[in-house]
Amino acid sequence: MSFYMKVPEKFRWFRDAKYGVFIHWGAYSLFERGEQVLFREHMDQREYEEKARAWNPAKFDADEWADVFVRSGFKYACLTTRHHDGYCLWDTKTTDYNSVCQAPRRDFVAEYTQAIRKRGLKVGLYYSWCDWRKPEYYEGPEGNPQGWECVKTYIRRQINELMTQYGKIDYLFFDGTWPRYADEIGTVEIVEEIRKLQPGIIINNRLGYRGNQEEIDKFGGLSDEGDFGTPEQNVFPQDKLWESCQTATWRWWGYTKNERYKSSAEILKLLCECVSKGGNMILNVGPKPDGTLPDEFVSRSLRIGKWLDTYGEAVYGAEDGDLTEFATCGYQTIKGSTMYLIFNIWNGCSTLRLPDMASEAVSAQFMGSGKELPIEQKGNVLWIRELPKEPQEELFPVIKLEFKEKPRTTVWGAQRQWQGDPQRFADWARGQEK
Ligand code: FHN
Repeated sequence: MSFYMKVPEKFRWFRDAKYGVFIHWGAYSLFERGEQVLFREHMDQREYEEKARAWNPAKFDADEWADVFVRSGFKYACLTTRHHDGYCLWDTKTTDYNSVCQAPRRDFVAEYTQAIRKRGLKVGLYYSWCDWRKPEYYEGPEGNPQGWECVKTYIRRQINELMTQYGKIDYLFFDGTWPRYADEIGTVEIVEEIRKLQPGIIINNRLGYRGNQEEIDKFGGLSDEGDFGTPEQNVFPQDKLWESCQTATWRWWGYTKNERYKSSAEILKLLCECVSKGGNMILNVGPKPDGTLPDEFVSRSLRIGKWLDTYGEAVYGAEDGDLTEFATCGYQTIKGSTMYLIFNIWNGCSTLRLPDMASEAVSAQFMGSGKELPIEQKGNVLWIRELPKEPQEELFPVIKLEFKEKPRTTVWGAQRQWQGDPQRFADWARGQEK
């Protein structure tokens, strides 16, 4: 049984949701040069702080955000409550550097959680362990024992506020542990406390356990910690729940003026790739300084939402379906005895040949139009015929294949190139396959 079916009941919503929205928003948006401008431009902390305290996003409307997210097909959302720059978007008693005490006089986390929950989306929060305004975080327990204890208390109090002041929180994305480790921060105890306060919450793997840097780079944290892996701007399948976090732009997570955006097709391809390999994708938006969503993001996410209205069945709740070499055309997902062929490329050929199909196909039809397509199967090869020269869908057409059982592949299909027993290549080269 794949890891898929071993997922604890309380996390099955996440497994089946497939598609979330990441929101990087804070005082840094004021500078319109990404979420890390304070550090990347080596700014003076006081100078930055003075501007941040005056930041007042008058046009922020959480209901407007939530409406766009629902129409875009997102099933959960995650808002940065405090990024590395230290500015807090909620009513915290740990510092006055927050959106209630400063110019906005608003609790943005409260407005966001209410609007998201009201529309039936799962509520997620992002929290950065590190805070660039806390030198003690970088001096650590050796460099500044007393100061380090104060930072630990600051972190624990802030997490407790987020877990107790805003109702049911479904998802928590920790970030920014470097250079500290879980044993220093007390991550295990903090996570235990979180799970007591929010029993159903799913927590990511950026918890600072001491592990090899290569694994941390690849999986966004240690693949054996937390409830889900977090490959960043990458797609790294793993034998546990995982979610690829992706910017909609070329680079930064926070709003960046004149940033280039990935196209709707590039974003949808990433989502289909993640689902075909057994994971989720969370797509990031950096709202503007005034609190509105960039038009470039809204147009793309609504276009993908429109595609999901028709073809979402091939994504939501679907399992990894990377069965047979459909790679030259697109991605495959599976649901019970159904396989979905999601075409990124429409080559215009009238027949599609699918090798290594060990299960017996029953029917094929275009999703959307429902048009039935003739099929023929000889042994492990399945042909789908009478395909039109032009694609039926501007983005990605989908063919729905029904089988007599949950579709399976052959050994050849399961072992990808550069894997498995080289002898099979030799037998194949001689035309003497068993
Ligand atoms: O440094 C952050 C970055 O600003 C952003 O928040 C991403 C999102 O996953 N996390 C860190 C970089 O890995």
